[in-house]
Amino acid sequence: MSDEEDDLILSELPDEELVPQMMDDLYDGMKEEVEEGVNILLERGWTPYDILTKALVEGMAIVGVDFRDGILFVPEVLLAAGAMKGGMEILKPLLVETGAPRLGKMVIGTVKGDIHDIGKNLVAMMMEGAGFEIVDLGINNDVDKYIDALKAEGADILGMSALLTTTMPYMKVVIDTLVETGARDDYIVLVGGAPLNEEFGKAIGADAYCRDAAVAVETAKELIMRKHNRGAD
Ligand code: B1M
Repeated sequence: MSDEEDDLILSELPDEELVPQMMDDLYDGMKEEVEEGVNILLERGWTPYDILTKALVEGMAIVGVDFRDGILFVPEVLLAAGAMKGGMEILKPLLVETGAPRLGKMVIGTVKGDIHDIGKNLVAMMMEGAGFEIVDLGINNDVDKYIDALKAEGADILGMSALLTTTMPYMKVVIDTLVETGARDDYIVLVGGAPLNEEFGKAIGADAYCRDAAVAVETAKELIMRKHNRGAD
């Protein structure tokens, strides 16, 4: 680290310099600095959602590009992920409402063979903030874990996340099993993750592909309302 960076006082930077600095700190895996930046932006009246999307998620996108291009490697990316999680932990209680009427229950998890969980955690957080009850199964979930949890929890929604082109086909295994056991129509199935798209969501028989956490919330609200209306018929 240069002397110049040593002397940097984050709280003295205007927003337009602080946000890029936070992205640099995220890139460098500097968890404490990222957390400090998040707290400063909160004090300045930024909404938790804006901090998430404009500082943390955008920062992680830069990490993703350099990881792809072989400039960053797994240990560095793990540090960046740790810094991102530090920032997300601060924002979580602010995104999660209390006492709001529950809109429905979602079981969510990353699929078998895949350990990426930042996006999934973000979706869980935002869904909880919007009034959904969340059962987070974590990473590396096989079909039995999803289906057992859906039944045990009496869930309305299944959310699956995959970040690898090699793990995304597993979502179809889960949906096919729901179909085979006659349980497919009991649940709204939402899927997401960087390598997916709308077409893939349709092809595997999901109810919707969600580009990001905000879309997941909107889609879940819309589909659960339709499900309740159908039930009232
Ligand atoms: Co990984 N990795 N990684 N990695 N990693 C990617 C995904 C990759 C695209 C990087 C690259 O090459 N550019 C690449 C995949 C290439 C491919 O499949 N075509 C890749 C690779 C190759 C690998 C390894 C194989 C590397 C290796 O070991 N050689 C390995 C695989 C391990 C495994 O899973 N078995 C690996 C490991 C890792 C780390 C452990 C180092 C770390 C993960 C740490 C963690 O998650 N705890 C990591 C990271 C951090 C990344 C990148 C850089 C960032 C992912 C992330 O957190 N993004 C990623 C590059 C990229 O995605 N551009 C990459 C931020 C997050 C907020 O976005 O997850 O997309 P995202 O979530 C969004 C939406 O997609 C959506 O909403 C979220 C919020 O808006 N969404 C959902 C996600 N899930 C949803 C579920 C829903 C709805 C919406 O359900 C309802």
